[in-house]
Amino acid sequence: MIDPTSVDYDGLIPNNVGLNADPRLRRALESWHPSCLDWWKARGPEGFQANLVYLRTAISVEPEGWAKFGYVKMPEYRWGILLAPAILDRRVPFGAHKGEPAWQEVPGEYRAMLRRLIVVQGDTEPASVEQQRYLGRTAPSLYDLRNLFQVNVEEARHLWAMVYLLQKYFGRDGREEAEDLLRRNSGDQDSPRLLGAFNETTPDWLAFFMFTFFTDRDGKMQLHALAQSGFDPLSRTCRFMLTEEAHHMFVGQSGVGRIIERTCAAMRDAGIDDPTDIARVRAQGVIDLPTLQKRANLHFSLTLDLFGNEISTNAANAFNAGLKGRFLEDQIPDDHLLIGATYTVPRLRDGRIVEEEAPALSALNIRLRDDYVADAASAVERWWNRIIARAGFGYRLSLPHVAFNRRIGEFATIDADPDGNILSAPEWQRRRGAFLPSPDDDAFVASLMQPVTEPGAFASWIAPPRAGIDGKPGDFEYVRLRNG
Ligand code: BYC
Ligand code: FE
Ligand code: FE
Repeated sequence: MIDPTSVDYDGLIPNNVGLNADPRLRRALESWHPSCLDWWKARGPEGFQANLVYLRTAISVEPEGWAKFGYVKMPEYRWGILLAPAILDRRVPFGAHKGEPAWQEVPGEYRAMLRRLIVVQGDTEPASVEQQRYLGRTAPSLYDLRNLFQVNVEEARHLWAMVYLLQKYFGRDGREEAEDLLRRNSGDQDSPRLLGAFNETTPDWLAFFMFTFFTDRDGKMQLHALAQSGFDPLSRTCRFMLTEEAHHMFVGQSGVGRIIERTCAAMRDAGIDDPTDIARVRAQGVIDLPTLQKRANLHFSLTLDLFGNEISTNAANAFNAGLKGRFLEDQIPDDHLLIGATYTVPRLRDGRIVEEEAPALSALNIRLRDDYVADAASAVERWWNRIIARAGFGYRLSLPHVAFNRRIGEFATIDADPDGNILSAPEWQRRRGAFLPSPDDDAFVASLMQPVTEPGAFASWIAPPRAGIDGKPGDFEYVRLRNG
């Protein structure tokens, strides 16, 4: 019998899905592979393709010890197809089919809806790689450069994960969707990525850390919701992806945390008591805390748009169908049907923001968004504010109101400040620079982006990490810039 937790590394495509026994699928994937490599070279990390990078690769799907570390050239990374172990006798956990055996094939009546969910998820993965394409030029250390590339290869593996589902379960239109995932591009005028935040730029390392903190965290929430799916292959795929997602968020929370640590140390050394004395703080060559707050405001609000509309029949239908559940659905003590249940939703009524009860089924996007906000808020406290407090400064970073700076949903039509007060258009224009990064702020951050490539050295604006990757010492050469 095949051990479903061990991964077959013999063929071109590492997998634990029995690819050798499915020649049609193997052919489809093997013919997609060169297109993917072409995409990677054209749209993935600029440069560094011939350098050895100390990367982890998945070799098992067991929670313990699935990763192996070693030097790899990125184009030779073993992108694989990895599903979390099947759960014996798994049932559809929610919706109209609750209690029926989980589907091992696509339920015909829900084919279009399921395909759309997989395509949307699949579209975000390569988009993030494209957004991060140029960051290698300005990495603050080899440690950070390696982390960037680790995130990039894993996001590309997430693309593989969705392409596997499309090619195995959706026949010809699945293969076409798989090609289209490589054809759309982040920020492209004619064929942009599907969701707004994935067409924004990631111009500097602060943007990268904020993105992995805020936007990869949306990935975590959406993957959790899809991991509950009654379509078992999607559930198993997402469960394994979540093990990788943890590292992406670690990169963001520790990245910003190390910036904060460095800023606080520089303020202390220079005898600066007031963190809002921006000119003096910046003169130390570090990023002031108010600029971090503005960047957090930007990335948080862009990410909230990814949850869709407050009231959504798409979300209700996907839940009823048993395709997309709630965060930790299997731990919620209710009937998992939500017929007649209600949920509190912030709405715009007569120019004011009010809380209203709405049918819980229609409010699922907002329920997931609420879970996201709680998760992000606690991470801000734990990873960021704790560092500021320990350094003895009376400054706190916080998340803006959900109505702030929105493009999708209820609050897209108004301008609100970070506290949720609605502003007139002129008032918003006048105060915008206090809420969101100004061109000056961005130019200052850009001025700090000078590459540091000496092993063990770090840019002036970021502290070294507490510990190395895979227990490596501080001066470890995470990326070999001169191979040999
Ligand atoms: N941009 O009923 P509604 C990740 C559209 S991140 C553009 O509210 P629904 C990652 C919507 O499509 C996780 N259009 O929508 C992170 C709909 O159009 P149709 C990615 C938008 O479907 C970092 C219409 O408006 N995964 O993995 O309930 C690095 C009505 O809206 C947007 C997923 O998102 C938007 N922001 O909710 C790498 C999971 N919002 O159908 C990776 C799958 C809404 O009327 N996606 N629209 O033509 C979904 O569950 C849902 O599609 C959405 C939207 C949450 C995105
Ligand atoms: Fe991902
Ligand atoms: Fe991610």
